[in-house]
Amino acid sequence: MNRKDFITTSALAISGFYFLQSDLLKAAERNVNIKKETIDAPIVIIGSGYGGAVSALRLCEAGKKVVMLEMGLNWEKAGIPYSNLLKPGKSSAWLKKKSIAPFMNIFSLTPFTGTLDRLDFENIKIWVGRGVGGGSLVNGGMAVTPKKNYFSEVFPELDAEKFYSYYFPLVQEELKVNVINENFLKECPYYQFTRVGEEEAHKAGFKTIRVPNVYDFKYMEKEFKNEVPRSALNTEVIYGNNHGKNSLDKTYLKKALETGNLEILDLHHVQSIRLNKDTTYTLNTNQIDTSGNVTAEKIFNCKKLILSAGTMGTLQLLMRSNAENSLPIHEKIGKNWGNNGNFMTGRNWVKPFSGGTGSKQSTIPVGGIDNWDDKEHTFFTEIAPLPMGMDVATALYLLINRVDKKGEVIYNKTNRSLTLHWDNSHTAKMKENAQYFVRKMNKANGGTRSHFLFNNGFGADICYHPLGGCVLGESTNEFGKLKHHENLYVLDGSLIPGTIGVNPFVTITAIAEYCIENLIKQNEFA
Ligand code: FAE
Repeated sequence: MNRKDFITTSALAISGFYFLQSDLLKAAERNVNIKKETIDAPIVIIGSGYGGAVSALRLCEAGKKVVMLEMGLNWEKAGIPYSNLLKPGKSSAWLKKKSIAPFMNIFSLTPFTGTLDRLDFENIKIWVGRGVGGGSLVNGGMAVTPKKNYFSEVFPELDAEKFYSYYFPLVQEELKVNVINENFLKECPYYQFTRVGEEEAHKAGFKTIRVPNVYDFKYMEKEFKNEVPRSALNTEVIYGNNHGKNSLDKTYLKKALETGNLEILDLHHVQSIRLNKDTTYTLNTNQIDTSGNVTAEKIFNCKKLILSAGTMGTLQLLMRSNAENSLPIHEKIGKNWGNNGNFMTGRNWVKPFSGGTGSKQSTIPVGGIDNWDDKEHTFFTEIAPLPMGMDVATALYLLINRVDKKGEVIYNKTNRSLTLHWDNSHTAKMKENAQYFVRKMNKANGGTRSHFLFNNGFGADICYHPLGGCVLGESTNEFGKLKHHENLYVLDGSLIPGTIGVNPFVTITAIAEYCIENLIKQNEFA
């Protein structure tokens, strides 16, 4: 090394050391300000979506004290309004600098603990809800009961009769499912997209169905008459609805809180789980502020732990805790994962000279095309809204297909996150169905493949319904108790083996009702 190199290297080393020191000092300073706390709670539920909310209500009704940890914000308590699609704001993304809707992400944001998050994998993007109420805050509210024969095919071990006579009707009542009035639908200008969608489907020889929803259609009729503040008719949905939608905070969670036995701690992000020698669990949890900064590190010790962090959240917690804390997990964890056959597509030039799909659109879908009985092209598709504040003469569809080739979730120790084995081979048949559908619709009605919305007209990488990876009866017992564990349960979408043939929250809720009822009967929480 010559003198010049020596001086340069030494200077770099010294400045490196200085920066390292100052970083360490800053981290230490931050650490001093971070509160540390240890809390004992007999039963902890992680996540406040469908599985978590059902578990909380039934346990609280049985007189059990429950602590629920939710990484997202309690929006009702915070009193912050949700944003709409045309003006994204605080609620529109989980700590991102830009909006993360499936299209048109032209909006800059100040990072905030918003309701919608997007998890980006190599070949697929997965959208999830964050906040007290989980996915119910951001979803379209479509409350669809699966076809009985497909339910039996997916869950051969379950008593379908009992599900269709008891659990599905129970959850429809608890979730406040209702159906739009046909006259309102016929006349309301905000449903032109549905009327056109159905008319065109019939012309192309497809069968349509009315789709129930948890959005209160009586409220929507009042919105239309300007008697109440507008929500669905004001482009509110995937960033939260200020009115009208019966999300979980207004149904299951509200009832659970009314028992006085539930405590919900929002902005509490569980990092990892440790199994103790006495079969209790210790959870390392970060309390965060609305900018995502850690304000406290809390250790929760619990006897019983229910994972309801949603498919991806539950898998992340189990796999990370296995890698870092040697938490035992069953060999099938991560397997049998699917996108519920989600495949988006669209059509441009839909009735461009006769009103198109409408400049005003309700955000709440009420129509679907049911092609499930066609053995060659088996799919169901939602006639989806695309409220852009003007008529774009474009129809949007979210197809739900069978998932004959399942994917797998694995854990990457280097970047401490999940990797998904999922590629074009998993979606090939879905694409074939979408091509068949779009071609048939265009042939009968005119229109083109939607290059306006998607590269090449197809959104193979858009997933709203991640399911599986911790399948009921495979890595859990018949009621969601994890194999290799005495006191650990999974109750959420990860129990469903990657597919259910329709939008999934009614099934997730019904399976959670079935599991928790039986776990309570078996004195698991005594
Ligand atoms: P989920 O509702 O995702 O709740 C999990 C909760 O756990 C979330 O609140 C997370 O913030 C929280 N969490 C995760 N990790 C942690 C952690 N480490 N610490 C603390 N908290 C954590 O779970 N389904 C339908 O049936 N009909 C629809 O119309 C529909 N539309 C949709 C539209 C959009 C845009 C999206 C994204 C989804 C839609 N879905 C729809 C899917 C549906 O919302 C989803 O299947 C369920 O919400 C999943 O329920 P889980 O109980 O599994």
